[in-house]
Amino acid sequence: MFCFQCQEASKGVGCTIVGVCGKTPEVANLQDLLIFVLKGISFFSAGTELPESLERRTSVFIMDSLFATITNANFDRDVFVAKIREALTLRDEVREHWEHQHPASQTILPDAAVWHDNDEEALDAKAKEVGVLATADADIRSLRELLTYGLKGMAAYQYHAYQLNYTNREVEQFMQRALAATLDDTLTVDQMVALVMETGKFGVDAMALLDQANTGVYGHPEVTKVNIGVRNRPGILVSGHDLKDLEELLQQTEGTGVDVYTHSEMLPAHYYPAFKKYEHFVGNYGNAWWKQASEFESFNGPILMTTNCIVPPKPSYVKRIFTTGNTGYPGLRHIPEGVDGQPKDFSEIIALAKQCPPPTELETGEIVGGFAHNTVTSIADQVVDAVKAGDIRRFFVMAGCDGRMKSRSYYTEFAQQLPRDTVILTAGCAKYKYNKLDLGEIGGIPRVLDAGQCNDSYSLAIIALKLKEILGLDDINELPISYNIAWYEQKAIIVLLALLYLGVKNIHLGPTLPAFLSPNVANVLVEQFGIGGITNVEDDMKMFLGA
Ligand code: FSO
Ligand code: SF4
Repeated sequence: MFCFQCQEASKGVGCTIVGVCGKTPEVANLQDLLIFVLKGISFFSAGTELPESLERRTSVFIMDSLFATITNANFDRDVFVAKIREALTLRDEVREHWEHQHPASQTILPDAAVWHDNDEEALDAKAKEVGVLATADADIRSLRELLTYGLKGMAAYQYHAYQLNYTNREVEQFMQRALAATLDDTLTVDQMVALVMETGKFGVDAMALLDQANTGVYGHPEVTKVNIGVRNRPGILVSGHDLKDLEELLQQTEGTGVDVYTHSEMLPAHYYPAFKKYEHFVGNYGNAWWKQASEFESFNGPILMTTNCIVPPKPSYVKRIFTTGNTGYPGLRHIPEGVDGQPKDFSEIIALAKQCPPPTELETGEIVGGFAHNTVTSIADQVVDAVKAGDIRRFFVMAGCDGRMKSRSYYTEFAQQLPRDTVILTAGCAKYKYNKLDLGEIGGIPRVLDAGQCNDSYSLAIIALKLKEILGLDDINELPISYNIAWYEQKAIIVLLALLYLGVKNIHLGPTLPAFLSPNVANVLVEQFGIGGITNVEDDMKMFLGA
């Protein structure tokens, strides 16, 4: 195996024996093979007219499969074997239409478009050959992977929107065009860079679509105090990012005597008006994904993983953890899709919850959030007045992900040491590094404004554009906003590319720069966009504040 798609890639280079995340070499390789066949499908589907139903099936399959390969989403070998087989059948179906529309084509078909086998051993053997290192040139490899990881993040956000019946065909078509482009050995570095930047454009569209879906279905997030304590009834803990799963579980647990708590990236669900009506939707339990081993243990009740991030479960709670949607882990029970548009059936989880003791209390109190674009733009004049009066000197976008590395304590210290006339804008699980610090307020505006999940980083861009408009500035970079972003997995990559597309410069990315950036590709990002890493809190603070 060779995998370097996340921030925790072994030694900052790549995982080669087993994933730091717990991914086995077999699964890592099969994920590579699935991506390989997706490229083959895309080779035929990009630019080809397909019958409506096949076009939908193809788009959904590609989106779904890309999402399944995101870090910490799915560790189940059987899932990937089944998906590869399905992908090969789908590729042949799409190919028929391509051939029909290119009757005299002399094109030499790439291996990804023609390779075929059904035997499991043959899949394993091929999987070893088609990974990241199959591209020999370091810069092309780097750009292909940057593009692919951006597409994975984009697919995750499209998938959530799709669950709520919102789709954007242009985004789907772009995914296929971009996947096909990774097979094209004639593309130059400049052409690949242009494609990566175009990914940012479609990343904005994907996040806008998800924002439309979430707010259209569940209402605009509101400023909300979320309880972080527990009640004395059995509970179910919901983790991941899928609001639809949460909604169906809330409906099915109503009146059963079972409470529902959010974990990690599900916290922002509390901000949506649609979920406030559930009396048994109690609060948030625990912190970011990587602390789940101890927190799932002390929760005492069942846990539902709706998306990443899964950490290989400990025996103490392995019988209480369930996966659904794109998540999977060998030996865990998986809640399948509902049949014929019906909701998923969570009765097994609810029955188990009733036999479990209530959660053990970890902490008490409240945290506040709900500062998505609608809330902040409604108080934009107040914010601008505070800026003009000098009460707010600077905003710091500290969105992104949390992770295991000790060096991430940088973000806690950074938040603590920020001057009291600064405000943190956040989204994603990165917030757990400082959202319980009680950093105070400025004239009634909290110093940590949480917009929501990682995909709600889109809100932060909308907020920046609104402030730019009110302040009458020409360039988003003239705003008193600094970007000190923490990343972990591929959703953060699409957020980064989206910010670059919107023209944001001088983003600092940590705790380490991606292992998949070759020195030359990193240079392009430094020269064209002023991207930088982090050093230490003291020096970075001076650099950001121009002191
Ligand atoms: Fe975090 Fe995990 Fe939301 Fe990521 S839970 S790390 S960027 O999956 O998706 O922020
Ligand atoms: Fe390693 Fe990250 Fe890949 Fe897991 S996802 S194998 S930790 S690089």
